[in-house]
Amino acid sequence: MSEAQTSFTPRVFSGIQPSGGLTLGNYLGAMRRFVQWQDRGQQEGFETIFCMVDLHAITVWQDPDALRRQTRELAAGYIASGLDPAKSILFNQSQVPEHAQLAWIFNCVARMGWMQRMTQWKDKAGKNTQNASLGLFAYPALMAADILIYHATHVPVGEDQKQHVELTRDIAAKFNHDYKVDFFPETEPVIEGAATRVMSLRDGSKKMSKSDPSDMARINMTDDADTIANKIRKARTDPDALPSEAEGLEGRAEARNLVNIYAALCDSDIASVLKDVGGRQFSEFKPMLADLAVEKLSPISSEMSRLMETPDEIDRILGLGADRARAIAAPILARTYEIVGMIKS
Ligand code: AQP
Repeated sequence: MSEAQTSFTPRVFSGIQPSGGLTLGNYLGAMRRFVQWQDRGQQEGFETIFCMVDLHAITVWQDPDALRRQTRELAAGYIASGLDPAKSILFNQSQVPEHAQLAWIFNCVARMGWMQRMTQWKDKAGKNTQNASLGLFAYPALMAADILIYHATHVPVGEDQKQHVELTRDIAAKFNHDYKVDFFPETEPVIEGAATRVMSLRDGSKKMSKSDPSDMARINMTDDADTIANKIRKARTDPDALPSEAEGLEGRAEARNLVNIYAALCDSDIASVLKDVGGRQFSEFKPMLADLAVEKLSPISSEMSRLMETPDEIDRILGLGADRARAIAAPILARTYEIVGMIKS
């Protein structure tokens, strides 16, 4: 594990928003890596904490019934992908009020200018910033609270979340500086592996996203084999054959994306994949990719469906996870309040 601040015990935290169905991007960029961290945590003796960040999801409109279903589906996705509630702490954010309580403190530490610079804010608020929710603007302060309420030192995320984890470091540093303490760690974003940025199947310059209006732009973890094959068949590409070396993908964003997905799914890298498939046309490569995707994703989606048949069991697991999370979060919040000068009678 790389060193953040040596005085802090290593602890891993990350989360995913239940803001829609899980995508292949979430799986490759986040969830699959969470499982690797869980296994490493078991071997090396550090805690791993994974959250369904429902408070983040409502920074844009969510239908309440859909939010409940998506939160349970995300929990099912976590477990079906290999996260084990006996090994990692799994819970939904709103059940641990310390996240929102610490976020308020951080709203008072973070600066407006910092938030305005966030690319996710600019992308999601678009031109009509006056109509965006205040929550969307303050999103990174809540994310900092999610991480720092556990004194998490390492946060595995996809490329798009790097800026937010860096802001978390700034908030921790400013808090420590303003209150003359060494209380919050400066957390490391951990961005590694072949698929830290999976792109849309329709536009190689856009991230694959659950909220993309086009369902054809993404592979959902709940898509069946035919749907996956159809989406890959229709994925945008160019007319040229695949190159034999990575340099040949320059300026070919869509081609690069499909090779990247293939490499990530078979735990390889772009160069090795191109050694095997260089020279082939997409008409040949796409079915290979579809078969691989179905082989890897089908067992997860079947397990998700099975778990979704017992929503009470999912709720029970999340409740137990929330109790364990609160046991860590409550003393950290209490100490934060003390540092800030809140009186406790
Ligand atoms: N396309 C992606 N490639 C690699 N990693 C990705 N992640 C998301 N999309 C990709 C990673 O998944 C984790 C959870 O992300 P999130 O759901 O909390 O928020 P997001 O990054 O905003 O994901 P979406 O799918 O784009 O959600 P919406 O559409 O609701 O905004 C993060 O670690 C993220 O990096």
